[in-house]
Amino acid sequence: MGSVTLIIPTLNEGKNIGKLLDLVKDMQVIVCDDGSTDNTKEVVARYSFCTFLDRKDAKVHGLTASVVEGITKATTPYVIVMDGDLQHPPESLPSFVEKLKTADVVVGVREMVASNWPWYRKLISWGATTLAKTMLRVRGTSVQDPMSGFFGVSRKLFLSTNQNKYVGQGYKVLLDLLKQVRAHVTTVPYTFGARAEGMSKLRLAHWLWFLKSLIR
Ligand SMILES: Nc1nc2c(ncn2[C@@H]2O[C@H](COP(=O)(O)OP(=O)(O)O)[C@@H](O)[C@H]2O)c(=O)[nH]1
Ligand SMILES: [Mg+2]
Repeated sequence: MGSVTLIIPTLNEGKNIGKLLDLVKDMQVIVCDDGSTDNTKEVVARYSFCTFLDRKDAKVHGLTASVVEGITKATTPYVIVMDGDLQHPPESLPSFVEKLKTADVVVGVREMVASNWPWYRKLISWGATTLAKTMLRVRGTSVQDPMSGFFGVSRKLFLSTNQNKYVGQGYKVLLDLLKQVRAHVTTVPYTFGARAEGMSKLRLAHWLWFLKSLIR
């Protein structure tokens, strides 16, 4: 698995990140942290295979900006992006690695949803996914879940995209990538779990940044 770097954006995931890193095997990891005020940094320091990208003084804070910087700093041919709250199962990582050998982009698709999202979050997510899929279809790309935060990509393809098209404060890195390329996309089905500890950092503003992703 030496060809892949795992990119994990974090904001106060001290209670989750250790449990996640305990389950990661044979992979370099970059934790892209946006100035956590808990013990995320201290926990990550215990793992020798893991680099802590400290973005506390970054100009733009956000999940997308963090992931973009992490991928840029990686040195392997492939990267896999996953959340740090255990909603994305580490057991799926070998399937991503295998599929990256033959696809440009591998998208984790929520086959079963075991999350504890309230009904309005499910409704907004469904509406946003429908909008994003329609926008991509118009551009010639058909993807089951372009809103997924769990995906793998070849670094070469990622670096060929226009960095100005990524909405740094937003959450939708994959959408910002797919709107720019005609890629060979394949999928890995997985069960979307409940956040292990703590609260979602998603706010209303993130949906506005999502709309910006659609038009930028
Ligand atoms: N670096 C960085 N990570 C973030 C930010 N917001 C959320 N995250 C991380 O991104 C992942 C997904 O965020 P989360 O709040 O769980 O979103 P949700 O699963 O869509 O509710 C988690 O690992 C968070 O810690 C941010 O502004 N910067
Ligand atoms: Mg989450």
